[in-house]
Amino acid sequence: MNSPDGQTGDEHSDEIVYIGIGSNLDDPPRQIRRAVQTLRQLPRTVYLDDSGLFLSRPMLPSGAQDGQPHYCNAVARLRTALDPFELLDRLQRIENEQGRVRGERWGARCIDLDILLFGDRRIEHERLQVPHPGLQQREFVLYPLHRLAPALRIPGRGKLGALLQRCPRNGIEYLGMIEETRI
Ligand code: A4P
Ligand code: MG
Repeated sequence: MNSPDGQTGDEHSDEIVYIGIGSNLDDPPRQIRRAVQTLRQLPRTVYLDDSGLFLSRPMLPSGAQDGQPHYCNAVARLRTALDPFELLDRLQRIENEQGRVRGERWGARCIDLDILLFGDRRIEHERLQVPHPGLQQREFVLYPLHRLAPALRIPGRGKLGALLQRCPRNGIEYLGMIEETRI
């Protein structure tokens, strides 16, 4: 595999990963375009494709007051020779560079990058849980993922199509391609 930085990866260690991208502050489509541009430049990684942009209602902690803006969400598919913790470090660096301020849990944010799936691995570590916890209840993860990879199986949780059928749409809307969509 040739990556954008010119290095040749070890094909046997390459994994397909799915990254959940979310934003509900400071021009979300622009934040997501910027994050995608940076993901395209990750070392030892090829950006394969993405779901396009979706508009979703904010999921809030139970009991929290409504009032957050709607989110833009997308899922990107990459092939990488980075290990999961190297990838997590890179994603957190992108969040920091885009000015993410970590406040309350599930608070509004200009960019959030989550590792949804890393090949068929299951990881239970204090810094990293894969598949991403709660994925099966989140329409803003399942609907974009299904657009990208309808036949996917989620390790430990079954077929994506079956999970999607049990997850109400909650008003989620497809907006268009990431590069072309303004709101
Ligand atoms: N971490 C553990 N596993 C992972 C993983 N698979 N990928 C750890 C990325 N990070 C992972 O994350 C907190 C810690 O989770 C990190 O330090 C990392 O080591 P964070 O991004 O700093 O905090 P957070 O995002 O506020 O917390 P959390 O629990 O990850 O929230 P979520 O699950 O990301 O949900 N509503 C809509 N409509 N759309 C959204 O995208 N997002 C959230 C945040 C809430 N409501 C939303 C949306
Ligand atoms: Mg997060």
